[in-house]
Amino acid sequence: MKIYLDGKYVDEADAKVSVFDHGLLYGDGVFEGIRLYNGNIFRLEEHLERLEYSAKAIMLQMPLNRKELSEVTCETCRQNGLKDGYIRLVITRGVGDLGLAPWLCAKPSIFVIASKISLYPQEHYDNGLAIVTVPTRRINPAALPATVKSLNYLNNILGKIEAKQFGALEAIMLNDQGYVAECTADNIFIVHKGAIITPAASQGALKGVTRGTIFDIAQELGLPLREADMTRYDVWVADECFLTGSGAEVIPVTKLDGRVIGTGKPGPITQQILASFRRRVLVEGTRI
Ligand code: PXG
Repeated sequence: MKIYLDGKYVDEADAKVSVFDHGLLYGDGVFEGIRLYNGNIFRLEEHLERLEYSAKAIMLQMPLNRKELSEVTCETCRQNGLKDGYIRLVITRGVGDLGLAPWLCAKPSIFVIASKISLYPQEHYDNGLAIVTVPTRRINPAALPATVKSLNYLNNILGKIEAKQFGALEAIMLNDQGYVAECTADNIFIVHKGAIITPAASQGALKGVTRGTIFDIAQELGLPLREADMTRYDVWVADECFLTGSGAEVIPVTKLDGRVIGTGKPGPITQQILASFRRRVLVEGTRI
């Protein structure tokens, strides 16, 4: 496997970063997780824009401009002969000393990995996923905005560990007011009386690229969609529930904390959305 690392395409074995890199020492950096479908990098521009905003939010100078980033991302896929897969684009603060001070890091480091991702098992797309609510709360956006896709994922990882301990593959994380924010690596949507509802970014949700695609699909299908405060009660009484993410794509949820959602089967609107999503991933984005 070839990895793009700071200007070169190197073998996986040579793709190494320093133990003094602040991405490792402090989680000081930003990243993107992007999907490649039949030679099409799905919504690459949207991912690169989010990456630029994440970098700006943490005052990290982007080492490459948009066009250069797009080119190295495509080239990493080409170098690996990849047509379908998962791309991880990472920018770290770079090598510094053992103090926090990011201004002592000489220059940011950038790498691109183009590989595979394992999705949730197919049976959950067919029958729905059973999720739980975990005790770990989402970090208050005033402390660290969820809109910043930073290398600090411990909050989500604690949620993921708790989900596993409760026997679930994904979990709802509430914000510190008790409202539903999102899941550990996915955004959440419910369908109620024909309307699609998702928590706003201000409630602690990442502005997911897949989430944004659902907004466009809802418009295409003529379905009302709104961002609103969401409680667990809203999920309990919803007709349908689904999660979205670059890894998960669109996956139905049929149980929360052992309670059955809707009919207990993937709902018709979820399936309609999934069908539109499947068409879009092949055409919306950048050909490698
Ligand atoms: N919320 C969080 C906290 C995420 O990490 C999403 C929502 C969905 O955003 P996108 O832009 O992907 O629709 C994410 C994305 C992984 C993996 O390695 C994680 C994500 C995406 C792809 C792979 O588990 N998280």
